Amino acid sequence: RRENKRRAERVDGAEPRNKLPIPASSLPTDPALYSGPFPFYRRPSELGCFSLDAQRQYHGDAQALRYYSPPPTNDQGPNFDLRDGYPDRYQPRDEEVQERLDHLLRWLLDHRGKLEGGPGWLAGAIVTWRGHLTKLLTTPYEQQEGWQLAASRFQGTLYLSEVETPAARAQRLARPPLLRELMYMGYKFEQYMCADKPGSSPDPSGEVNTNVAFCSVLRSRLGSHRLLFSGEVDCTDPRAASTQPPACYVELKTSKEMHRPGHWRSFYRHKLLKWWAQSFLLGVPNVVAGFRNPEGFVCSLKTFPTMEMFEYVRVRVQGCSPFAQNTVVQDDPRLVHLFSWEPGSPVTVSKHRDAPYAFLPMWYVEAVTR
Ligand code: 0WD
Ligand code: CA
Repeated sequence: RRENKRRAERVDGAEPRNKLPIPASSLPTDPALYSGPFPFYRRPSELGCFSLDAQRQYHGDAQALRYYSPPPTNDQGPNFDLRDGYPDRYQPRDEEVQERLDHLLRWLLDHRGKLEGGPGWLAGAIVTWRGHLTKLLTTPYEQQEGWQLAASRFQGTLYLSEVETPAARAQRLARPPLLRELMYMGYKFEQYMCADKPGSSPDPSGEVNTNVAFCSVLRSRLGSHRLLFSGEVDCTDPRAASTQPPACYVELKTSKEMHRPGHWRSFYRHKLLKWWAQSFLLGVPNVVAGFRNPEGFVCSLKTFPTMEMFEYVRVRVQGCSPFAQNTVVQDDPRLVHLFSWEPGSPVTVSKHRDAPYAFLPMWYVEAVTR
């Protein structure tokens, strides 16, 4: 029924076709801050969604969507114990499983015949995860972690799928216990803030299972690049001014409590940029942060409107650089151009055929070729 309601909403309301430029008033005026103007980014519109269940199985509906349910504001404020349930009520996703674009391709297979703009639209698009676009967009600011992106062109469409770098893999396998707990705490916060049904209350007594995910699928355009991408959405606000996704979505984050101006400066410079890019790309209007104290309790919340964050982050963009579009010319699902980047270095590219880099699954290639 939820799925029907969502579909009805999309049919009733006119699709938001209006453009969403960065408000000129919120741009810092010093031109030296930018290497170029921010490219046009079309307001993203939702094409559909899918869910992954507790066993990480795909469902072509909104069953995993949760409802924003913050604590009443007349209270003394929240007192969320983010460490509660760790590790006994925690089912973390198996990170050894490389899903690549599989779930998104499953969605695309079911919907490619019904895309607005017809089959020609998809042939000129980039298909990827939102998280990969976030990394591209924030590359000029990233000082710690490099990335690798595998790119294949197939029937015109450019598919981009992240490859875990050897350094990232080593870090993941050696992840310190405190960091594991910190990751849990981020998910625990979601459990305190979300209800399973509109109007009901959160139930923090259950398990935290990070296999469960609700993903929105959207189209947009960055500069001249058509985009079809998917991103995981934390919850929808039943009381949002607009009931139309993605304008009703809310992104939840946790961060350390801040006590000195230096904390805020560092927060703006490093964290807010990533928060902004992630939510901006998907069209999520608000990010709600829970600030945790050293004991792991969230005692205060703050809402950051995505469009206002832009005032604090200074965005230069090379993320729209056409490197992949111009380099990956040959149309071949078994051919991969691997783009690699490390902080302080330029992007490099190497060519590979088949395993281990080819990522378009046989079931997808065959179904689309047929
Ligand atoms: O296998 C991989 N290497 C990756 C898988 C890397 C990045 C994402 N994913 C999967 C996620 O599990 C999810 O199903 O892709 C889907 C959505 O990706 P996205 O929205 O494009 O990713 P991103 O914007 O980086 O992250 C959104 C949320 C995160 O929220 P926070 O507030 O922490 O930014 O997706 C979750 C996380 O809740 N998430 C993941 N969950 C499990 N495993 C992962 C991951 N590797 N990455 C992000
Ligand atoms: Ca989140």
